[in-house]
Amino acid sequence: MNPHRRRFIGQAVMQAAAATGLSAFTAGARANAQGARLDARAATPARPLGSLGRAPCVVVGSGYGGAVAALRLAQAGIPVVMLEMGRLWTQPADDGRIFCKTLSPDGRAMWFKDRTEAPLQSFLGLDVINRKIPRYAGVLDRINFPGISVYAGRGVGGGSLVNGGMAVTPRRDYLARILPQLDSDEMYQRWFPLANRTLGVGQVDPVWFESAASQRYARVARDQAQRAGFRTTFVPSVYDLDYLAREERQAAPRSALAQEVIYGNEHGKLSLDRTYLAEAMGTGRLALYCLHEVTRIRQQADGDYLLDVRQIDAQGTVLGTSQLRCGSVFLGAGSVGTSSMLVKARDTGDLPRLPAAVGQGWGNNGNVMAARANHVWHPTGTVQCTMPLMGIDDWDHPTRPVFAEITPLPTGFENWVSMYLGVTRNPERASFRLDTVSGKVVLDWRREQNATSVQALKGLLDTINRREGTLYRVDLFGGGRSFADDFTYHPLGGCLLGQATDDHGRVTGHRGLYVTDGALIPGSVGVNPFVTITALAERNMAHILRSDVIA
Ligand code: FAE
Repeated sequence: MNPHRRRFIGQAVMQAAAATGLSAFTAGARANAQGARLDARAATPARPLGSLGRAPCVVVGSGYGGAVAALRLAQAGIPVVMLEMGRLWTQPADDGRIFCKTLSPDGRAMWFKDRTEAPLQSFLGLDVINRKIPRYAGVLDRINFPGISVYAGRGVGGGSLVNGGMAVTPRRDYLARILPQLDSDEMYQRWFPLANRTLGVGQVDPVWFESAASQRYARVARDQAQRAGFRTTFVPSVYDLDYLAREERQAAPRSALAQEVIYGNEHGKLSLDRTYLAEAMGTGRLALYCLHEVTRIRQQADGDYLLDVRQIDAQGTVLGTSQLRCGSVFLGAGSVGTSSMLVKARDTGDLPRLPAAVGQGWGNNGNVMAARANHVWHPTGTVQCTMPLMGIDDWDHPTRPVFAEITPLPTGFENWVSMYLGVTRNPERASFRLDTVSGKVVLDWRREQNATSVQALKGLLDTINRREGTLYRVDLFGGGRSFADDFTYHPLGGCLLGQATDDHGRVTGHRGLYVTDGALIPGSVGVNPFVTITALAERNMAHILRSDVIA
């Protein structure tokens, strides 16, 4: 069956499963057998996890790394059990919407919080951004460590549900520098093209960009960057750019043009549940258990792994705990999730032989955010596209390399703001460790470690401000700060390729245990990371499926 058909059937199964609140496993198998689109009635209950007995292979987490692993294993004929702690986000709630509206958030916005925790804290110094919300299994998490907060997606599709869709292939020279063990020719000729194709990455039409009202903010910031002598570049996207053009013409319901992004996009976004995971589901070999969180991982005397899994409902009530025995485990719980799970396993004695390198080498991809106030004769537009399509590429700067994505501030009224998320080359790294008092895994990153990133973005924006005669906005990030240096969207590392694992993600000394997500990447990739995470997972999975026995 061709991938489009498999994907179509997989999407239908996901919808059906969401409608009944059930796992899509049996429905997936049926879809394949019948070769027809399913409706909600066709989704039948999967067996509860506790009754599965032994599974040959489990994938933990359904973000980029997990989705690649699931698809390639399933295509190789291996039945896959996927455990995802978040919800399936394919079915509208009572208000007819899958996700909540950005400006009137409800529980769907955040993962068990009493109040939203958006990166912007205020506007004109007023506390008007964050709202009280009911605790619920919402789509965006903010994991608050003492020195930094890490944003992450929660649900089937992981970060793809909440991210800005910027699909950037890293520079060849920088990738070779951070991961020298990769074969560059193979990465750029085979794995990046495969990742881009399967993710559905699209290129911006420059003619459309010049005329679209929703791109005014990007054109304003681009022109200013160019006047200051900087190079700008279009950024590919996994948002459906034809759909975006229809939104612009008011010919389709608006999503990217209706302020939607960090709490989920109702339309337009090619999130993983519409690409990799839909295709995996279409094979009929994927058993997807959402709202199932892996809390512990151990190894049996015969080499099998034993996972403790907690099942909750969307309100957070624990419905049960079960144990699952399996031959192989692919960890795709994200940089923080995978690293925390393994550090805990090592330091509590569950997997005592895990290497010291587990938990090391974490970085924030040099993330830092800032905004400038434009003159009144440079309005940025009342409708702004939430999917950034333009970046300032100053990565060749000899002392302070920056790739600054031009981000929107879609308030719905004119605000004259130009905002930027800087990806900088910050050499600082941090480690995860088990706090024996709380039993939680903590990250020892200190706020001061982001000083290099602040200086790099400041160098770029100072130049633009000088050229334009403009100033920073100090009313957006709390405390009168002009730089938001206390959070990251791009957690990377913690189980580095070639250090905590071999050169293909096999955890050292543990046959059948693999890392397949952003934890493999050493803290920095120079651009937004999901294309790299996907391509690296593709490369590793191809090798593993050629060489290892998964049974
Ligand atoms: P990730 O996508 O985080 O998936 C991990 C999954 O595992 C999640 O679904 C978790 O719920 C699940 N999980 C965790 N622990 C457990 C457990 N114990 N049991 C079961 N399930 C578990 O991992 N990147 C770009 O390249 N371009 C962008 O434009 C961009 N914008 C972003 C905007 C926002 C607001 C955020 C938060 C991130 C953004 N990123 C962007 C980063 C990107 O989404 C991120 O690098 C990838 O999602 C990481 O992929 P992983 O596979 O590592």
